[in-house]
Amino acid sequence: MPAVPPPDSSKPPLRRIAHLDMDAFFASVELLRYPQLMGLPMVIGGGRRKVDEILSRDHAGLPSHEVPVAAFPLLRDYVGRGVITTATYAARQFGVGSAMGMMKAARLCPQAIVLPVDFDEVRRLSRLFKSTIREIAPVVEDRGVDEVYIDFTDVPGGQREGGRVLARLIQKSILQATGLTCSIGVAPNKLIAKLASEFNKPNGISIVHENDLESKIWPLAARKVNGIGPKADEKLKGLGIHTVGDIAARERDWLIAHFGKSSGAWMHEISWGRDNRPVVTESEPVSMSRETTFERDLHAVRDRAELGAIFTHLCEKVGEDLQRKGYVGKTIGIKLRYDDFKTATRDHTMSVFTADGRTIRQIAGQCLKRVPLERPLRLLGVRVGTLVRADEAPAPTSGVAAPGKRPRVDAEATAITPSLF
Ligand code: TTP
Ligand code: MG
Ligand code: MG
Repeated sequence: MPAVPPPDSSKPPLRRIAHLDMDAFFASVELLRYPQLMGLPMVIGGGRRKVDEILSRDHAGLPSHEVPVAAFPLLRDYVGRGVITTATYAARQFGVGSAMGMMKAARLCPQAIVLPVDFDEVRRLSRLFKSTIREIAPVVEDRGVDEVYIDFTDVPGGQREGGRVLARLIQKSILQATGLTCSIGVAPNKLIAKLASEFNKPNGISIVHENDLESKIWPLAARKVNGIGPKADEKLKGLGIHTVGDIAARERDWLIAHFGKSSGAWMHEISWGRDNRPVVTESEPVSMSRETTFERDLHAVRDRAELGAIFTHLCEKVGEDLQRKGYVGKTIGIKLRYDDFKTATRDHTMSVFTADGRTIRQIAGQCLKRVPLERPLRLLGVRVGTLVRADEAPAPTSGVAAPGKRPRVDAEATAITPSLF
């Protein structure tokens, strides 16, 4: 028997929670395509200019990474309204940043290159960096297009140097898989981790321990806390409270008297760095579908009205499912099972996303024209795939359909042909 006693297993390991956020995400995605712009001020925003078209017209045949820097459009030449979605760190030195009007940005940094966002590429890289993390640390909570929480607590090596070793490994793996950098904060809980991931941006790691509260968290502006919005911040300021430490200096009851029972109590908790929320994993659905097996076999011609009604109902239900769960999709598919139990599927991918039952019905109807309908049918199903969260879908100007609204559909899909049922 070993002389050394076993480690104290009665104590649970300290919670180590990471928040990871990609650096200048939309802009960095463009730098992968145009690495010649690395280090230059560049912003993403404005209307959807066909930059690729302009560049390929003037520099036809050149691979994207060889297009000369002088060929790119500049903010100083930008006409039109719109806001900046993000800026490279080189552009941020001029005071340019997210949500700033293009005109103001052009005054601050006229020499910045301006590019539109490529949502397809953003989504591809978003999925790729998240799956890279999940291979290393499985407990990952999706918090939007460029950020996640990761529970390091039980991951091998997750406690070493307060989480720094694992954070470094994740940064390195993401860089290898995507060519992109990110910043990570590791702390006892989500609240502090979220604040910490900003401490050393870009490409930084910061480790915060429980006893760093006073030195690292209390000096921060109250507005930095996820959950304290502009309105609450204004009210706090009116009461002479500017920092997280100012909140902590007030009595819990005083906060409750001014902000109500739940908000006041919450503010007290967060100001003392307390937050027990777990990291919640949920896998993203790949598709949503509805199908039905008929009580008796139905024939496309003889039972046309009945089939048509069932088909419409299925499409509406899938649309409702998508809307309820907050997704939109652009691949619409159908599934048929014949009386001999053979199955046929067809699908069509649109250029826009939708969660609208009528649009789904329309595209599914087109798919139906591409399957044999001589034999009686036992089952009919409708599926919507290539899903993204509705709030991560491209803005309406680029053709997205908000849930419940009818989108502009591509010509192919809207071609009017007589429907089968
Ligand atoms: P952020 O993570 O807030 O910003 P960022 O990744 O560009 O920069 P940072 O290094 O500071 O994290 O947002 C992620 C992406 O979301 C951003 O690249 C563009 C988009 N976005 C908008 O579309 N509108 C906005 O108002 C903000 C803040 C971001
Ligand atoms: Mg980011
Ligand atoms: Mg972010």
